[in-house]
Amino acid sequence: MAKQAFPNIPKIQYEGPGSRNPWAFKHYNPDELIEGKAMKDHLRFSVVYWHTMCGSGADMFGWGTADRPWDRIGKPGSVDQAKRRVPVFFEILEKLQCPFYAWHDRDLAPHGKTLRESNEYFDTIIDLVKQHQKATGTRLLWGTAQNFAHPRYMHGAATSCNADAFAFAAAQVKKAMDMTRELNGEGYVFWGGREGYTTLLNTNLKREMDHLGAFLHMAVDYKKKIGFKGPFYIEPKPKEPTKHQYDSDAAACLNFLREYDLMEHFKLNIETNHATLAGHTMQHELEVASAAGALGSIDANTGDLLLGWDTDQFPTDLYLTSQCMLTILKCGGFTTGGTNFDAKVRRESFAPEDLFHAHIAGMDSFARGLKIAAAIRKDGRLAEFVRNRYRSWDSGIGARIEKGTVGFKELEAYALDLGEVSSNESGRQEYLENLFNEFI
Ligand code: XLS
Ligand code: NI
Ligand code: NI
Repeated sequence: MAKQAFPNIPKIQYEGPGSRNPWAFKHYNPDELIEGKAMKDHLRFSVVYWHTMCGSGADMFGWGTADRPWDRIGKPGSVDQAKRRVPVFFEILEKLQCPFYAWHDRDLAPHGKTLRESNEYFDTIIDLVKQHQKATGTRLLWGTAQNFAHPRYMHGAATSCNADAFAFAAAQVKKAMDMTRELNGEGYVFWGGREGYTTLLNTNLKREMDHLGAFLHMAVDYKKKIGFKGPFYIEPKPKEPTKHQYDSDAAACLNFLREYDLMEHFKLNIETNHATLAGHTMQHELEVASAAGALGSIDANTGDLLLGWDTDQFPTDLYLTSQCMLTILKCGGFTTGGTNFDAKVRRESFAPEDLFHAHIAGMDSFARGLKIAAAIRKDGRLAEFVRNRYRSWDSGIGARIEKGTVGFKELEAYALDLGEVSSNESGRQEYLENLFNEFI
């Protein structure tokens, strides 16, 4: 067996809430049944390659701080470095008991001087990754193409004013789809990295949106061609890097998909920090996606309300995780999707073992959220309150409206005889917030 990168960190096991061992789960107990299903199958945890292996801790004011011993040798950005990262990543996955992971093409393997060279590098690393997937039994939650970092995408990829950039982006997505299929990936993500604008003065918005629609149709055609069965996901985000991204939130994405006749081919991958940037809560975004039957997967992180950008912090807020799991359980749980930690350690948390502390924290927080949500559902008072709140629709005039058997004329006649709407009841927000707290 190859030398371990973390010889002092054991496989993280469940020890229960009483444990004081930092290298143990206090709540994530993979095989424990919740609502008749194992926690690991509810949560389908996934680690991302980009933040975990490529995150340096650099920000716009300072260089990287991360201490990554396996990166110290050899040339930064080389294929050798990319190769050395692979076993380290799979050691992390295995020790965390994390069944899934996700990548961008260009964080797995470096950019080459040409597309041909980039593809060769990518093939080399995919071969290696495939061996590690096999050896460890871990699986790819989704793959995606990094169509935003390189200067060629300065004006966008599918929405660039430059058709050559569109073609290049298509070539990258084609290859990333091929490799996702090669690795038996569960799904494929489109996050519109630079699909938006910084000023409307230079932008033909309609033409750019049409191009994005055409791009996604080509992806659908290609998917059929190669027989890739997993779903496509769109990941909404309102801004950053551009001022206005076209996939700004769940509602905007759904509208876009309907307008371009793509609805049946896509679900959404909802990210917490992106919801915050859009001025929504995560639960709002999940409910909007779920109402459209399009809740596919989540990028589980959190933002900072005092910082206006995508801070990608690990999710540790139990209200947040409980609310997420409440909606996810309500809509029947993940099928191909999962809880993907699109999250990075803080710049100050530069030590290698912080990667473990961070993921353990995220996994335990989501495990608790799952247990809390299940307990709230078992208790039943919350659901019963909501059900009862709408009881005026179950019979009488409400039922007739829902059935579509009355129109404005009949409703006017009904209202004229009503006198006044005297049947309103309290929404009881504070009572319900306190009820929720009983379970935290
Ligand atoms: C960036 C996005 C990105 C996607 C994958 O903000 O979250 O990391 O998840 O391209
Ligand atoms: Ni994301
Ligand atoms: Ni993000």
